[in-house]
Amino acid sequence: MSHSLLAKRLVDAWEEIGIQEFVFCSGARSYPLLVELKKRAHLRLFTYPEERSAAFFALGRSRLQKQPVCVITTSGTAAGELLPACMEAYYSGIALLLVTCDRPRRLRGTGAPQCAEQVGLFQSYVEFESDISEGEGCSLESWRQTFPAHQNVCFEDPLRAEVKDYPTQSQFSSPLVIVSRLERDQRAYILKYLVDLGAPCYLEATSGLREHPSLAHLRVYSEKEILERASENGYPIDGILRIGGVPTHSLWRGLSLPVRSYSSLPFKGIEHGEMLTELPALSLSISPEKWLKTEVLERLRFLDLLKTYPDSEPAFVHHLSKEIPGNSFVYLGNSQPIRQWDLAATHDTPHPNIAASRGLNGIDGQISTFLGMCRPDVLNVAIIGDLTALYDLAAFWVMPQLESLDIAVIVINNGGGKIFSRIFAEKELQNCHRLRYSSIAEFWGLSHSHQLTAGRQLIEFLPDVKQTEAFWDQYKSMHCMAS
Ligand SMILES: Cc1ncc(C[n+]2csc(CCOP(=O)(O)OP(=O)(O)O)c2C)c(N)n1
Repeated sequence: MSHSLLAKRLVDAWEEIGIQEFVFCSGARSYPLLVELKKRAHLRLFTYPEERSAAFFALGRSRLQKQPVCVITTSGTAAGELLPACMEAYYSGIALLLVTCDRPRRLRGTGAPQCAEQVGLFQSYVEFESDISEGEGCSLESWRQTFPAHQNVCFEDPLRAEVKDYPTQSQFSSPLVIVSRLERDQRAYILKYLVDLGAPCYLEATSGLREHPSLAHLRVYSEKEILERASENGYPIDGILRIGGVPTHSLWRGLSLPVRSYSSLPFKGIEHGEMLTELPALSLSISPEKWLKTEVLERLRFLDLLKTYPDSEPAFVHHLSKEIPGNSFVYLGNSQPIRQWDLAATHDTPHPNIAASRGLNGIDGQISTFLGMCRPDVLNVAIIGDLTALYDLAAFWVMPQLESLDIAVIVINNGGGKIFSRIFAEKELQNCHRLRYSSIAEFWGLSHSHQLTAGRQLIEFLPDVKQTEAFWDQYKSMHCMAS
């Protein structure tokens, strides 16, 4: 059964008990339900970029209609954001239907991106709960509709064919190393290990090693090259050695290669593979030298592409990475900013103080988390998307209490959740808008500008949409799409 059939059965079940209104919150996981709801013109569909308000709005509609309204979210913290409205609905005796989309059951407990323990999330405040996967019943007939209900729905990844044939080989001799978030005190010995190993390394910014000069000769950039080498000769990758946090880049998860993970957290990030307690002693069977030479050329072509589209989002992030002093604290928002930084930031200025919230990759609470992490004596910079900013506008409340800190919040305002525009056809998923953030800056007494200047500021960058699209089109043909 496909995810579209599951979506159809669910919406049938909701209609059967008389639900006519839906408040839909965007995400890759909830996408199949949007497609199905849009087919049924007689249903009322609201879309929201923020789940907590969406749930309260649904609560209000349920009260008005005197019949249940359904609020739908993607997985991860998005699901948790429904809790306050659910609590209120419980104590007010309102029949609200909470639908949380989820990743496949087999990923539970693995720490795979946006995969949380969603079953039973609202258990004290609902009178009906179900956890549904493809091929299972969706009925809500036993819900008495006097208190809220929760359906958790597991969808296979609508985008990616999951690797079903999991390799188990535990030794490899020409690995690709992927390094994600490292604690500061881990970096020196990981660095030494990587230099001694001499294998190609894909280094994410949160590792703090992305621009390290001792690794310059081992850096890989090109997704296309990785894919080719995972299946073919030259330097054929025969395994992935993952070090640190669960990587932002999704490529490693889709390769049919054995994965060994070394991390201070117990999460594999995928369903297969093994966790290591020590860094493995590996000796390379062949030298990656030839591959790494082509990588340097790929990077030069990439830098040319940035010059061709100077007002695109990736070029802006590249430019910013040159402007932001290396000793700054840089917080990268989920969605595209962290991916664009990994992809496009300069390697000429090391930025070892990078942070992001990659536990569940939520777009909620990003400004607050950043402000909580701001430190004295350096410039503190957050780079976030416009919907991510919208999610956390009350965060600025604390600014007067952080008086002595130098803080810049940079909003890349591309008019919605543009990460979805590169993947899904349905425009509603993007929550497109024409909002500007200048009045937000004024409201909170921050200076508003379009480029990095001194002082506590909210910077709004309005990228050129056409240039950004053209950039990605060309990038795709040159390098395959970044995750
Ligand atoms: C709390 C939460 N809700 C929903 C999502 C799903 N989601 C991932 S990216 C995204 C859109 C983000 O838009 P924006 O901040 O404008 O960044 P852009 O995609 O334009 O770079 C959404 C809704 C999520 N990760 N977290």
